[in-house]
Amino acid sequence: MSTVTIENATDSKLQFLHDTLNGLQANPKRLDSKYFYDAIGDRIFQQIMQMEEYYLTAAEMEIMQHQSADIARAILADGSPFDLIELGAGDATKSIHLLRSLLNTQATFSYCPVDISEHVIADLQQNLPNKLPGLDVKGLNGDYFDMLKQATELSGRRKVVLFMGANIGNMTIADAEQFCKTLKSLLAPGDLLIIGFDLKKNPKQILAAYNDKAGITSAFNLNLLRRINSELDANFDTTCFEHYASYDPETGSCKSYLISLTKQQVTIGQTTIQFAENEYIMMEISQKYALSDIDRLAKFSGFELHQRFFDQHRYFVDAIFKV
Ligand code: AVJ
Repeated sequence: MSTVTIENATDSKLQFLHDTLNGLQANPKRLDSKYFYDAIGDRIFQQIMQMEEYYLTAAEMEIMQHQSADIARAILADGSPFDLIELGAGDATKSIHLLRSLLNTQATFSYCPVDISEHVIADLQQNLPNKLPGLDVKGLNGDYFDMLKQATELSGRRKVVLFMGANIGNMTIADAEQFCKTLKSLLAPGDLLIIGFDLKKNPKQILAAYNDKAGITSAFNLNLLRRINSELDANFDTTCFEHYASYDPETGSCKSYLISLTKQQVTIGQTTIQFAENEYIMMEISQKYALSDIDRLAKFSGFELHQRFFDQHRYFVDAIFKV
């Protein structure tokens, strides 16, 4: 057991090193936002979700609090038992409302949270049944597609896949199309995919969510450099980089960069990386969608757009795609 854990830790560290060197040796330089979420990054992201400017969390929370009975009804239109598979479950604070609504209907289902973080899964497995007595939790620790495949092999029940929190925004639209196509290939007729999208809106409001006054988003980005220092034996001086966020209302792409404030070099293990003054590292994309973009995504990936649930301001939508 401990050997397996050590091997996995080594594997993921090698992957982290590989992705980091690849990204910083590319032109233009980039890092992968999936590495934001170490223990400190998790904590900073919790702070982001509580920021005045970060409207996304409150908007999706409102949908879950006020419309989870309607979402449950949509799921139960087909009365057969099902597996509710949540990709990137986190602490399930939003999906808990939907789970409660589903339990109220006495539907037969298992809740299968999928997360790459082992401790997220252990936490949910431990704590959810206390909060929601009678809930059958089958945590799956691993990669989204591997775990979805495993879930389909474990039970022949119909599947309802949840992908909330605008996590799809961390993909380009082209990558989101491929992602949905792959999901579709793992699902069967009648199965559902529920995705949370952040919608295009006033550009100033979007930009403010990723460029907050208190500098929390800046700290979130710089934390990845600190993480690289501590885990990959590097020597970034985080005071020599500055966070820059941009939003393009035409494409709906919100992007975060770190700008090198000086000509400088950084070593990562044995490797030296040169930065020119004002050179950028592309850090994260947070893609915003028009309703027509969502229509197109559903069609392209072979789903039918079945139903949509909005918050009162129409900042956010949870959309049900049906196979
Ligand atoms: C967790 C991907 C939805 O893109 O809005 C928040 C991450 N980055 N502030 C987002 C994030 C900067 C967030 N997602």
